[in-house]
Amino acid sequence: MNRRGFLTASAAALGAGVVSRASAAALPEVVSVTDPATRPPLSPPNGRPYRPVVTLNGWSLPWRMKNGWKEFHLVAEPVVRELAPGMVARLWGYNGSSPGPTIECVEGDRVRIFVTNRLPEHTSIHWHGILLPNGMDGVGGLNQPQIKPGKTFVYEFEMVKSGTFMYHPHADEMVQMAMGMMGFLVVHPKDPDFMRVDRDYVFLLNAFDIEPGSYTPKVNTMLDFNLWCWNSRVFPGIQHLVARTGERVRIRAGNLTMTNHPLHVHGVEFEVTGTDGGWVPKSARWPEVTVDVAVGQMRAIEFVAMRPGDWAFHCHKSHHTMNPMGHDVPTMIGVDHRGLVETIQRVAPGYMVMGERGMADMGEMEMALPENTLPMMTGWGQYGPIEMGGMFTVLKVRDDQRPDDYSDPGWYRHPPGTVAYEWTGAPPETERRPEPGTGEPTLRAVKPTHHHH
Ligand SMILES: [Cu+2]
Repeated sequence: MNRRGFLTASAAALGAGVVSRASAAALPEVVSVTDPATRPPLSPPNGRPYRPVVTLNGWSLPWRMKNGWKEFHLVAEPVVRELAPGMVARLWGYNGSSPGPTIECVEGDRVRIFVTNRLPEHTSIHWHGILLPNGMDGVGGLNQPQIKPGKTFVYEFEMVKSGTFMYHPHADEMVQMAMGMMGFLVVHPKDPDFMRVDRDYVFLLNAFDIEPGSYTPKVNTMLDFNLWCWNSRVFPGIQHLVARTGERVRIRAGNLTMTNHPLHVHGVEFEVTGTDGGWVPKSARWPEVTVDVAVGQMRAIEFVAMRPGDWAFHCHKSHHTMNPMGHDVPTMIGVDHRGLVETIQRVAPGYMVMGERGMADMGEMEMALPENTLPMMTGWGQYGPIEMGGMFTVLKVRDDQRPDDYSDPGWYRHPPGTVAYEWTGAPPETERRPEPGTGEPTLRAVKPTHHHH
C-alpha cells in the first residue's frame, strides 16, 4: 500500500481524493481528504517561506491569506478511516480524516482558525503547547462556551515561537479522543535555515478499542485499548519513511493515547532536538536509540541516515506491535492440542488457540477472522512474514533516493555476504554442565569447544 497513492507530483497539489466544498458565507472553503494516502509536502504558495513536513498517512491543511491573517477552516465531523487494508473504523475527526490535517504556519504568523462543529455533541479545540491569549486556549467551560452542533467558532492568535504542537478537543475529552479527534500543529522557524533538516516526518500516537468484527471504538475504555496506531493506522498500513544516505532526518511524534510509548529506531543514533515546550539546546542533548514519549508529550528526534537498509521503527512495548487478539487466550507453548482443536472446530469454525510453538505460526496462518478484523501479526517482508501489527513501520535508507523524493524504493538489496545465513555444518553436541562448586566458570561450559569429529 505504501507505493499506492503516494503522490510525488507537484508539491502544492493535494491530489486525488480532495474535495472542495465552496462555502456560502465568507468562511474559508472546507478542504476534505478521506483516503489515508500520505500526501506530498505542501509547499507554501504564499506567506513566509518554510520547509514543509510530511504527515504519515496524512496531509496538511491549505489556508487563505486575508488582510495579513492566515485563515484555516477545520470541520469536526464523523469520518470513516481505513486503519490498514482489511479494516475500517467509524471515527470522529476533522475535514474527512482522523487525525485531522496537519496545520503548518510560521513563527510570527497571525492565524485565524475557524472551527465548525458537525458532530452530534458540543466540542472545542485546545492548541497544545501554543502560547496564546487565555480566551483562545480552548478548554470548554473554562476559556470559552462549548461549540454546539452546527455552530462555528473562531480562534485568533499570533504564533510567537516555532516548534511542534498538537490540537485536540477539550470537551468530552475521553469520548472525543477515543473517537480519534486530534491533529498535528507545526510552527516553522522564521529563519528557514534554523534547525533545517532534509526530511521532516510527523505523526500522532493514538489508540482505539474496537471489538473484532465491529467498526466503532468503545468510548468508555480507559487503559485496555487493542489498536495501537500512528495517525490512526496500524502496520502494515503505516507509511514507510524514506531517506537518502547522509541526509538529516527529523521525526516528530506526539502521544495522545493513555499510556507511554518507547519509540525505537534501528540503524541510527538520534538526539531529541525538540519537545512540545520548544527546541532542545545542543548542550542538553545526548545520543539515544529509544525515546519514551509519555502521555500528552511530543518528541522531535533527529539523526543522520548513515547506513542504507530497511530499518525497523516501532514502539518497544511488544503488545503495541500487535493487532487485536482475544484477551483470554491461554499460553499453550509445549501443549499438543491438535486433536482437541479439530474437534472444537467442528462445532465452532474459526476457533484457535495460541500455538504450541509460540505465536509465530500466526504470522503466516490464514485464520478465519470476523469481518472487518485484522490479523494479530501480519505484513510480509522479502524474507517472509514480519509478524508485527500496530505501531511498526520501516525506515528505508538508500544511497540513490533522490532529494525530496518520497516514493517507496521497494525492499533493500543487501550486498552479497551481508545477510545472516544458515550454518550448515554439524549440529552442536550435548553441552557440558559443570557441577556447582567445581570452580569452572559456567560461561566456558556452554561454548561448543570440545567437539569430536
Ligand atoms: Cu507503544
